[in-house]
Amino acid sequence: MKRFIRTCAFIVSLAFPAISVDAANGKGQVPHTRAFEMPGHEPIGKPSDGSLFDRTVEMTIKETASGYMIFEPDAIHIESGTVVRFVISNLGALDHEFFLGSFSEVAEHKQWMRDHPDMRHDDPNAVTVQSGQSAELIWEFTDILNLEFVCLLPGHREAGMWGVIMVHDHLAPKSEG
Ligand SMILES: [Cu+2]
Repeated sequence: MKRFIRTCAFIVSLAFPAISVDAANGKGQVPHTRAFEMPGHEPIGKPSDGSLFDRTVEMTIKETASGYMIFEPDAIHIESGTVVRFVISNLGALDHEFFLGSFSEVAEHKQWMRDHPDMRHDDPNAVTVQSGQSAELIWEFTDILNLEFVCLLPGHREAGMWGVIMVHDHLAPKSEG
């Protein structure tokens, strides 16, 4: 377990510099919204048709009195090869998004959203969750690659709306269920 925690800390420490570097680039092109289908892109997995899934992960979105916007949980372990149904409930007063992508993809999209604040995502790897509503997204985690989930509406990630999905070839003992 100790070794596992160390590994996670290492992965997170790798991820953050990547985000700040990419964000600073301010890439001007439209990020491909179906990046998972592009050759050469990071293997983040693929959408599933929804009829079959191995596991349901229930998440909530909240806005706190002190101004934070949060996903609960904000760290999820998933076994590679698993089809996961995310059920995301928005308990907040604002509309939010659940966008799933690699760390570099999220950084690219974040910059794009800053320049195009009215854009909304309706892609296989993203879903809008209106205030007081729930939404679902079903995804197959085909590869051992850590992903980020995030709300890309301007300012929301900065307010706390992001989390990490750690895809392993096994499940950590405490993350089953
Ligand atoms: Cu949001």
